Amino acid sequence: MKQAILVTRATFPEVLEKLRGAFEVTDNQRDVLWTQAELIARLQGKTGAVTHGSDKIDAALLDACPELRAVCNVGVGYNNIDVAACTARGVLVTNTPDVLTETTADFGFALLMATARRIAESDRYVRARQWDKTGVYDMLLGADIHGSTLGIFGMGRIGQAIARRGAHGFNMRVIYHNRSRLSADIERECKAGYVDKESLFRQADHLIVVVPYSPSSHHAIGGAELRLMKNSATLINIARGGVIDDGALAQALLDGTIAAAGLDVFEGEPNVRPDLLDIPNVVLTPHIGSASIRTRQAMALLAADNLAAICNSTGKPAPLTAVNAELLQQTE
Ligand code: 8YV
Repeated sequence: MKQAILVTRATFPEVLEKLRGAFEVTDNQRDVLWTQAELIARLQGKTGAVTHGSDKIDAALLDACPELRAVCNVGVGYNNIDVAACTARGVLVTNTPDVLTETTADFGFALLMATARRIAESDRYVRARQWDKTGVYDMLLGADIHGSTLGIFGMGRIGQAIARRGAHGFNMRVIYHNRSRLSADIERECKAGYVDKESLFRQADHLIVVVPYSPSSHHAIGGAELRLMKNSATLINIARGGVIDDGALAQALLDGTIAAAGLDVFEGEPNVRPDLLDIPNVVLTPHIGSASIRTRQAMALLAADNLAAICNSTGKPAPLTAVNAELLQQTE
């Protein structure tokens, strides 16, 4: 008999078909945002789940779903999952690294350029039928990208891919801060120099945040850090809501502490602070960093393959990208 699994958000037909070949699938093709109680109700009796950043997988949910063996998250970040609670209950967790690196780096750059060159504001100006009424020659002036200093906060795979774009494509001086310094070889290849956190904030003309969310990165950027930045600086968040204190950021945009921000992720998303919605010099996107067709397909397929490798394995489970790989060693 096929095992029962849950796919929590809408997915590609070919991924669903593949899953249906191997499992009894409950899906959510209408992409309804379930409450926590609805998620738990649908997960009960399932041995596996393809989850997404919007699903909170915590100890209470795991206790209510004792059959669960695999949580296969579509996303490289997994701060929505209490991994320790999963490990304690023998539940394997997987994520989708690598397949989204270049697409997310492209997006980080797109958001940086849209923000620094005021593309969203310019679009609103044209749509408001203002162009033939007021001159724009000395309006909508932005900040240069080429030749400026690009700061990267969090230098994992995506941070490194952004550094390469900045250094090699736009002739930028690239500086970064990370928990640990990268090897000299990687620094050379990315043309990126390590600086302490304060210098990063002080020196960057454009600062991109790509650090994973954890309790230790909560509000890593608040009023104090924003005040270190140049008044002309651009701040981009493609990491997670909560790494930046959005309230402090809204204030910094209103009082001119920094020039502009581009935000793909928000504290409490999908709800966005109402004051941010009214500030012109902020570009807002709905968490679409990895959202190219090819990459989202690759992410969904990787999650499906991980699920099959855990739930359908006859011998030892062999997920491709396990987060709590220590569970695999325990069963050796
Ligand atoms: C996902 C992301 O789209 O990979 C991540 O960590 O934030 C995005 O690529 C998001 O997690 C939705 O599941």
